[in-house]
Amino acid sequence: MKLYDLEPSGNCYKVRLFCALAKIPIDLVPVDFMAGEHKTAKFLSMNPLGELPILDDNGTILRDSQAILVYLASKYASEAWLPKDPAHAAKVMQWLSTAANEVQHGPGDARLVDLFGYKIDKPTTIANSNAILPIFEAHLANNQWLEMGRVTIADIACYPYIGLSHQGGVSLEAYLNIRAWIGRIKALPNYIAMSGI
Ligand SMILES: N[C@@H](CCC(=O)N[C@@H](CS)C(=O)NCC(=O)O)C(=O)O
Repeated sequence: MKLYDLEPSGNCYKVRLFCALAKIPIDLVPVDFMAGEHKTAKFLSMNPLGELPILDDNGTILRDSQAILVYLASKYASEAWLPKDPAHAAKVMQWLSTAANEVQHGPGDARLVDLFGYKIDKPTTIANSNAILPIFEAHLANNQWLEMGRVTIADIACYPYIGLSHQGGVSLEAYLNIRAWIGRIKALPNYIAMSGI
């Protein structure tokens, strides 16, 4: 199973981290992002959005880190990571959507501006961060993990761009519960880091 990968990408890191934690063997295929390899015909045939990560599991080609987490958890990991019960599964999915939307467009995009020079309106990314981080903080005041009282793919999807907030000038200083949650994730068996986190 191949993961077309970019080391500094939090979206790629979600997948690398989950595979490490769930002990799913994966071959990392580094993509020359700076040269635009992800926009070549070969890559656009796998993901017309021209984005990474892309998973190739013996011909099953998937884009979007959240979708990839769902696939890997359902196919190769214990049900603990993604419950089958509809209400519990949907609770986890809520956070996957939050990862792709509010977290991406808050601390994720703030980092894209500061670290990689993306032309995204920085004040909007800060406002978005200031809107979503208190919601995590309040939720984590009463919960050790985002759902189920244990680590699930909800935590793995939301963690990278929150953990990398400082790289976009978003401080987690005031968010004690978020920082404690980050500490719990880092303490998981088989945890792997990425640069900056
Ligand atoms: N929703 C997608 C977003 C993927 C995404 O935006 N990937 C970035 C790297 S982190 C990318 O490839 N961007 C293309 C570009 O900037 O050219 C996911 O969660 O995987």
